[in-house]
Amino acid sequence: MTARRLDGDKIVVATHNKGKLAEIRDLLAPWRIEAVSAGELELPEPEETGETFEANAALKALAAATASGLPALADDSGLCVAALGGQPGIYSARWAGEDKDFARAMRNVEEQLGQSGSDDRRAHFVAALCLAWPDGHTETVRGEVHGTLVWPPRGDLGFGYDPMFLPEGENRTFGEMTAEEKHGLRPGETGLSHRARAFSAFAARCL
Ligand code: ITT
Repeated sequence: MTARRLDGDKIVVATHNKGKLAEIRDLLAPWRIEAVSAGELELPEPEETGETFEANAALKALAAATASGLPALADDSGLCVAALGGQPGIYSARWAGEDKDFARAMRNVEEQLGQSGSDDRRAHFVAALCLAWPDGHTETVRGEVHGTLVWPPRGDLGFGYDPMFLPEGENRTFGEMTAEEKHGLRPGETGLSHRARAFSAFAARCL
């Protein structure tokens, strides 16, 4: 089946996470698409009851598209740690608690790794992006970036778990990279991060 393309020039970015919003705005910028956020429109945050990144991305995108009457792009993402059976995965935001304390979430990952007795420090980030239209149609893509976890965390750029994630083939964590290095897309290139990779697939399909 052929994918549906975006025909207008305005979408809602269905996230309340400022770090993600900044990255998605950077990724959308070359496409000259006006992006209003769910936060700016004061849309309610739906409960993330899905069991996969894709299901949660679709649920958030559909809720925002229905409430706003505009196409809505949602991102559901997280860090999957090999030795922890893929945790925190879809629960990555919840590991930071109500107060969104990612220093604590990273410490928790490191402690669980210690308790696992494994010396396997491999992990990957996943991002599912879903564009939903008010009529209920959805297009969903996924991007991943693989790497290892470092301790202590390094760098204060990016957001979330970035300071403990060292992408394969790099010697700096995402927390030590500029936005351009983490997710920038140069013409003809696919960015490094899971979100940039998902966005490349999304652009090819829908833009
Ligand atoms: P929305 O649902 O409103 O978009 P959220 O923060 O709750 O915001 P998720 O449920 O998708 O979003 O949780 C994803 C979590 O995974 C996020 O809070 C980060 O902690 C982590 N994460 C995702 N992408 C990341 C990235 O690029 N760098 C670091 N951490 C990331």
